[in-house]
Amino acid sequence: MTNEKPLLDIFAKKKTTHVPFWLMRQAGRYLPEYRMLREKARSFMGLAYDPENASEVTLQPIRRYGMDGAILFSDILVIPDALGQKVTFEAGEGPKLEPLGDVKLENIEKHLLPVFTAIKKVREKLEVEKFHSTTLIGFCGAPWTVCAYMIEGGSSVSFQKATGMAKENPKELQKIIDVVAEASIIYLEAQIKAGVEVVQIFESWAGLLDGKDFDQWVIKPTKKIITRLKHAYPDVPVIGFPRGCGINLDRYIQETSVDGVGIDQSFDMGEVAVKIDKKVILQGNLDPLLLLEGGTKMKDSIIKIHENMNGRPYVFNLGHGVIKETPPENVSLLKEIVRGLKP
Ligand code: 1CP
Repeated sequence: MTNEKPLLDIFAKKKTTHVPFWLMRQAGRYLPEYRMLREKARSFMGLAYDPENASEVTLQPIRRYGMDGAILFSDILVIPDALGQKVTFEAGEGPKLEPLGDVKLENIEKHLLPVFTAIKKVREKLEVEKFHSTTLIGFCGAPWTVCAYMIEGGSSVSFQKATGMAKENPKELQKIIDVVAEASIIYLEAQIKAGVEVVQIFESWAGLLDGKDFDQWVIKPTKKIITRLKHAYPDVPVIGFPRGCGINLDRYIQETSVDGVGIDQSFDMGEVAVKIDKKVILQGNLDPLLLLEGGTKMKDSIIKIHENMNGRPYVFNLGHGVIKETPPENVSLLKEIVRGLKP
């Protein structure tokens, strides 16, 4: 029996009638209906903590394109915010985090209650609006990536304070990483209780580390989160997204025991498919720039990725998030092409 959710079926190793797809950052600024809600909301964090609006934004891309996965509208930076390091977004700028002081675990679940309410609302709306085949994806940032923002106080090209701390003050970094890992476990477990069916751990800044540092700050904390999650919820698939990890991909997969792995566009999916054990579900990896451009170049690339998979079940996605200037009609074309692929 299939459970009629292709994304879950892939992880359950069941046959699907089409290639399931969703897109990182599918809910966001490229959609006019998102920009409208965003303008009305006082702040980005206010939108993320408003269960009705957050559930609406989650549904927006599903109503247009009927993806197989709906990713909860929230942000990885709600964790520092819940730990007591306030996060704000100024219009047109990246995140700003107040200086890092003492972080406290005790308020996590209470602070994030609106997120769990949003999850319940999304599940209800998916049912009411008859998106019975759409799977709800929850997420968090991986500890290294979240700590990089916490230490830096915002975004950065090179995150020198964070990588500097890894080299010069590993004891201090370990303390922060451990708190964030613990918070992430609490957060993901509560998301699952509220109704998410798959979780993705975004390690957007995996590419800043290598060698022993990659083991210590990327692999170890991620492995800890997954081990604890699997203990409580063995059947909920976990996808890791170690963006820019390069040659560390193999080790990341083997040592963290992820069920699936998001592959960024720097990889050739054909080479990855040959190297990586078939029991791991690959997800990826169209270059977001090709979605921005659309047309035949995008079409050819989608078909190339599919041919590279050579009959192996996978989840179609981008190699990173949808770029905000992307014309929504390019996503329609992507959907049409992906729906035409033979699994
Ligand atoms: O004002 C706005 O509307 C801000 C744009 C925006 C959006 C739409 C931000 C600020 N966050 C989000 C939503 C979001 N962020 C989602 C849910 C929606 C979806 O995916 O459809 C998710 C999963 C994230 C995850 C996230 N936030 C990551 C990991 C994925 C990635 O892109 O690498 C990271 C690094 C962040 C931090 C963040 N939040 C927002 C911005 C602009 C950033 C990046 C800052 C930077 O460039 O370093």
